[in-house]
Amino acid sequence: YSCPHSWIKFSSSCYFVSKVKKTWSESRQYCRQRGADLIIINNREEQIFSMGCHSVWIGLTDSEYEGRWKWVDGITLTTGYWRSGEPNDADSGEDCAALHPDGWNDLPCSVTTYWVCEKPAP
Ligand code: 2F8
Ligand code: CA
Repeated sequence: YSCPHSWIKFSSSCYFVSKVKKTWSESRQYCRQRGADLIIINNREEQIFSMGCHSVWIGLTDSEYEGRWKWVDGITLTTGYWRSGEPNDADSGEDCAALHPDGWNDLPCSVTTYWVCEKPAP
């Protein structure tokens, strides 16, 4: 027994890559309903793994306090893989992070894009 059908096993986690687009909150809700959460990128391997994806929501937001980026598990961001010039809080309203093939970008949380869920492998 490994990861659920249509989830991918990598290292010690199971990952789900969406085929449709949702807002950051809706994406997170989708993950949580399945015992997972949006992906938390802890190391370079996980960053490289998820770079094959198009633009995807990751479990990172600064909606509590502008400029203080926190993972969905409550841990403050240490190592980030931001695209150069990001995060820029464009139009003073970009509090959710998305991963693009060339790095992370902050986007308005209300934008819809793809997402990646992560949960521990059984
Ligand atoms: O690359 C700079 C800038 O590009 C867009 O704004 C023009 C992005 N916004 C959206 O895609 C909604 C910004 O997040 C990005 O910083
Ligand atoms: Ca931005």
